[in-house]
Amino acid sequence: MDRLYLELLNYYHLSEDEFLKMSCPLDEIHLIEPTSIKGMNRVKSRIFESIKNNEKIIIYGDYDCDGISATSIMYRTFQILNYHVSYYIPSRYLDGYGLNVQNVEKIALAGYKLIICVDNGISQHEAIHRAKELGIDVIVIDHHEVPEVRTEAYEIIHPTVSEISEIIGSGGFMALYVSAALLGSYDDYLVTIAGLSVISDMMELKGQNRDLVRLAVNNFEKNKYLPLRLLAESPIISEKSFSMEIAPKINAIGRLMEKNEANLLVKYFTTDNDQDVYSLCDWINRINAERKEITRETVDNLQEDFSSLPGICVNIDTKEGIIGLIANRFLNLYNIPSLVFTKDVLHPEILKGSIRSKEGFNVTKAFKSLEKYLVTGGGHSFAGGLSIKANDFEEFKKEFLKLCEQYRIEESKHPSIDISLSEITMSNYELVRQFAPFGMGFEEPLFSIENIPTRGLTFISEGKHLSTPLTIQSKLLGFNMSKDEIQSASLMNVEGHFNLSSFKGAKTLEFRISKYNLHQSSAPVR
Ligand SMILES: [Mn+2]
Repeated sequence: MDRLYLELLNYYHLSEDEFLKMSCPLDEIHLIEPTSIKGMNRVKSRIFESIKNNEKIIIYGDYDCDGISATSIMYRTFQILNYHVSYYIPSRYLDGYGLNVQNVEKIALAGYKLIICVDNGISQHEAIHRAKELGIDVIVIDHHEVPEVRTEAYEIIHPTVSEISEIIGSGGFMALYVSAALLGSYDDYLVTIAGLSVISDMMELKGQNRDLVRLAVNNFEKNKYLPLRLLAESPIISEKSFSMEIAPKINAIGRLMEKNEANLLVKYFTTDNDQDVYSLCDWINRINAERKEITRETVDNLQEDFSSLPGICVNIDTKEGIIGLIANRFLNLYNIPSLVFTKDVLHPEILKGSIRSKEGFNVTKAFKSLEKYLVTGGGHSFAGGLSIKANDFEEFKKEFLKLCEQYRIEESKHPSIDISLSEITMSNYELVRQFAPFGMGFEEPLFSIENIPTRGLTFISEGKHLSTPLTIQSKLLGFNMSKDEIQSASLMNVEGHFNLSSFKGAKTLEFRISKYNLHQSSAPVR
């Protein structure tokens, strides 16, 4: 038995049987029969009744990649059924997240009889109540936490409500189940879009989610799917095409655009006019470049020196849609809990904030301690969103920094698999890929290589980055690893990942170094 294969099973705590089951041939994957999901038959009947009675239907989505995917999946489904419906992606800046009373009233005036909420709705009680008063039924297709108070929605399609443990979901995946119930089968293109939604919303890759992503990657490899193909940068298609290349670009629109521009993204995913797809793609790329530029500039322009602080808490003049990205950039630069506030456009007396952290500083717990300042707040262990009164900022900042002092980020030691330079081979890369897709709850395996002699290493960009060919097909790669520093020691230990890159059709296997340390003797320094 291959050593690395056994190491990988061990790394993921899998028995061989479990591994064989989760990496079964694609044609043995079965997405759940959608009508077995609680509420689905009622949803199906209500929608077909609407079609029969020629009622006006509107799909109400969300501005992030999951919400856009979910809306596109539903809209495309009606296109296939040959029934015209409308859709609306709210503006982060003008409407805020989720169905609201004002928009329900506009929808009623326009004569709609059915609202289908996707990737929102489970907590929008007031709006759904208003819809009911106005004689409109609301179907909720959502995956956000179910509140204690039950909604007055006509029916809910939701992972928790379904009571099927295999269903983890995303907004897009829940919409896909409804689509399959209406169409009588799963549409390959819509499966692919749903896969994108699961990855972009960072949902756990287990149960049906893992199966879906495997199918999605395979469909994407085999089909042209112009809107996806144009946004992917590398010709090597994997789950990374979704997470690193496509999703950030789709998300950029909702983050930056203040009006209703995100609606064009649904058109992008559902139009049959290639010319429109090409020109929308140019626009998406342009806004995404702007998003990167603004994020970088905002961070670079801050004069404050954070290097001696236990945490970052700043109030800056920027767009609400990118404060999370800025906080993330701070976290990566300084490795301390980072909280970025900006003024709420609709309520200038309120500051909206976004926080990013790591092991050691728990966001949920921090929010509990800071409860008396929070106007709103929610999140997970290492990321969250909140709002406070602008007047409270200085006091809040003091308290927040105290917490950062008390709970420092710990450099958690991730398990890694020891290999040697000679094991960086295409066949080992393929072995690792058999465990893919990687993502939430099932991260890419981390490898370590010890005691690499620094003498033979080569560098590029005037000695700024390490790039050493190992064979014609493989190389060792380390960004911001300067020649002077590395060659000041005789040996180096590294941690990193395998990555396949493609340049002008030629494929190169890279070992990308994510962490390193230098030492003089062969005693392991770790
Ligand atoms: Mn979502």
